[in-house]
Amino acid sequence: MLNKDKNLSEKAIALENEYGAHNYHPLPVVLHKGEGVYVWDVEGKRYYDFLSAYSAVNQGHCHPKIINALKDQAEKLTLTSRAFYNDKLGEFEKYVTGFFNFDKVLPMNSGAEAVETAIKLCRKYAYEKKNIPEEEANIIVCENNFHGRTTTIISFSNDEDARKHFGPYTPGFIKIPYDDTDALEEAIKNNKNISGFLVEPIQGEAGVFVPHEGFLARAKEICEKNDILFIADEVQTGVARTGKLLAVDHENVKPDILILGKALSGGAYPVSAVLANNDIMEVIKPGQHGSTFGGNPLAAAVALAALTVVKEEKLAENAEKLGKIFRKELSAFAEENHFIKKVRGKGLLNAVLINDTVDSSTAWDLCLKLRDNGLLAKPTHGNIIRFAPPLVMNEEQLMDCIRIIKKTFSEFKKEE
Ligand code: IF1
Repeated sequence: MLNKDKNLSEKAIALENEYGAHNYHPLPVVLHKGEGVYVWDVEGKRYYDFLSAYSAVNQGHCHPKIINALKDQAEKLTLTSRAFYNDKLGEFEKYVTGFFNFDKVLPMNSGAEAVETAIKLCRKYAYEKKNIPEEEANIIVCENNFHGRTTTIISFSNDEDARKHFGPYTPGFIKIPYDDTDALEEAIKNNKNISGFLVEPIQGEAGVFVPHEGFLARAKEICEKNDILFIADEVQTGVARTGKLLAVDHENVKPDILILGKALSGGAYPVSAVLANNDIMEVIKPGQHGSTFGGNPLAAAVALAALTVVKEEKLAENAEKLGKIFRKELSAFAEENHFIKKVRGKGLLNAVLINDTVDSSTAWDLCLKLRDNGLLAKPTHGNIIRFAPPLVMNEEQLMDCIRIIKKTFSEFKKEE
């Protein structure tokens, strides 16, 4: 039932403006309900969700299996802290370590918390197993990285918006260009205190930068040769998003430390995790790391259901298949449309480069028109639009979305 007047949206937006910190600039749409690939605004209009909460809703909005697991557990026991055991965590730990083939998992809540956990694990491993002098461990990261927004993580960001005026910054990080194994070798050659290499298998926030085939495998090889921990941040690229269970699976690379978040819970609850084998994970002893909510029974029940859905519904295979169709269709369309400069991605993590300057409003204006035409997407870094629908989408829905995108780009006139 469509409610024509916009006062419900306006009221909701006004409340956020008045009482909420202005740490986001959302697209002007107020969502009320989600189901599968669809979301509805407060006026009752339906949209295709082509952002999936930045790849947290890979299993689709409010997946019944995940919601039922959430409801069932929520009526029993939500949180005990890790001061005591609970009957869900061990079951989840067994399942997730088997799912990704690691000995151990350290459960946390947000992706940034998991990245921080991986950094602490890597440093502790360096001091206790590699005899790197205390306080001297260095971790190599890539330019244009995005790993979260805590103070340590933004310390090694080169995005001024994420970093400026949040100092003093955490030391111990060396930046190299992304997708450049020569630079990785060079950085290692000149520094014997390198303990790890932290990398996104595809740089999501930077604009869905897919590295050259072989980059991940070569980087892992270099790390292995130099006894450096290869740390894969799969918070955004993991859990079937790129057409494989993990993006590193495209090159058969096994990270020493794997970081997961977002779709680990299907978007129903904040769940993140760090996975590693015993020789690494054993450096963390009781009382040395954790969090109030990390490993709570509700998170465990939800994540168990969310991962089961990925397998049962073959979401990676579907992402692979639909992603190929998406890039083929949009690349062909780009030949005839002035506004599309390039289409790139892997699986259902894709992006369209808009043919305008980074500080132009063209990508934003196109997303406003896409919204009017029933599809929600948002620019990343000015002139790039990320297109990442839930992985439960079927081919008919995808073709409908491609139709909407083509229609929108064809009708779009730059506001002079
Ligand atoms: C925001 C970006 C995406 C991530 C990778 C760790 C984290 C993220 C590869 C931290 C989080 C989110 C954060 C969210 C928007 C979104 C985002 F635009 F910020 F960069 F996806 F690209 N590693 N990404 O992508 O996980 O602590 O957020 O759970 O901050 O606006 P988190």
